[in-house]
Amino acid sequence: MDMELWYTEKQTPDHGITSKIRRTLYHEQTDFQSMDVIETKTFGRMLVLDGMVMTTDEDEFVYHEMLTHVGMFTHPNPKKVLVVGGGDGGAIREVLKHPSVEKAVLCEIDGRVIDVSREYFPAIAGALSDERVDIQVADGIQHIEAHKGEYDVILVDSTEPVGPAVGLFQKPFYQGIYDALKPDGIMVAQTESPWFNRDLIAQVYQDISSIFPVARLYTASIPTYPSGLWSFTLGSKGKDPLSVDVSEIPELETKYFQPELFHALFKLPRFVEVLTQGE
Ligand code: AAT
Repeated sequence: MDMELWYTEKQTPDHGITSKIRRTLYHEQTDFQSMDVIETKTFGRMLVLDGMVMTTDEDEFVYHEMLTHVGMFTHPNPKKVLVVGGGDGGAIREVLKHPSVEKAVLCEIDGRVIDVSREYFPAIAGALSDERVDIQVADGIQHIEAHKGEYDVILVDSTEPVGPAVGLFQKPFYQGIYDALKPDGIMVAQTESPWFNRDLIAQVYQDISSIFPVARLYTASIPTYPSGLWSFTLGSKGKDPLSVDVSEIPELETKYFQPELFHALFKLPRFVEVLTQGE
């Protein structure tokens, strides 16, 4: 008999996503969260933390490329980069595609996410073995406090604002990032769904605009994340992404990002644009 197994995530109290699965490959309760690896028919392997999809084999490229390359190409010469969270290694893999990078620090609070990603998601986590990578198993908030003026680019690849990630969406953390960046530094944070997290996006945009001279919001399509439309918020101490000359963006091996998309990203759909205008 053909078994019908389905994974359902209740993304809001009233709406969810459901996907047919072949099997559960791994389950663990870590010190910080519950962690599952499941094999879906449509999106390949899926990493689930506390019942929420973090990444899948098939659509991870969108999130990791779009979290990384917009800020990295806005910075004139990113050498030292920090990823907060992101224990699967996908953002680090994209950071290392930039030849200027000398050091990429991963600060992930839950070491078990790193270990399990290495085992079950080698195409995502493989870059963690690169010699330019420095892995710190620690709270991103404390790491930021202890490293003032060190980084060219800081990427916040965090879980939803629950548990240890709550502080990663709050103003003191963004001020800490500002202080941890060099004078022309740039940050990009994943900032959830323009459908389901409107207040959060508006608040984070306001906080980042009040700290950084330049704030920009952009979106990308990520089918396994709530609503399928995702937002990213960029803060810059130096260059405005709108002033980047796209003809100077070198070709990288990417599947979603391309130089011609760069400026179009900041032309937001109106229902998203209002979130930058103090709704
Ligand atoms: N690369 C896509 C996967 C993630 S995972 C986000 C990671 O952030 C998790 O491994 C979690 O353990 C880590 N994390 C949470 N809080 C902290 C903290 N305070 N310091 C350091 N790391 C932390 C992101 C998914 C994006 C959204 C999914 N809808």
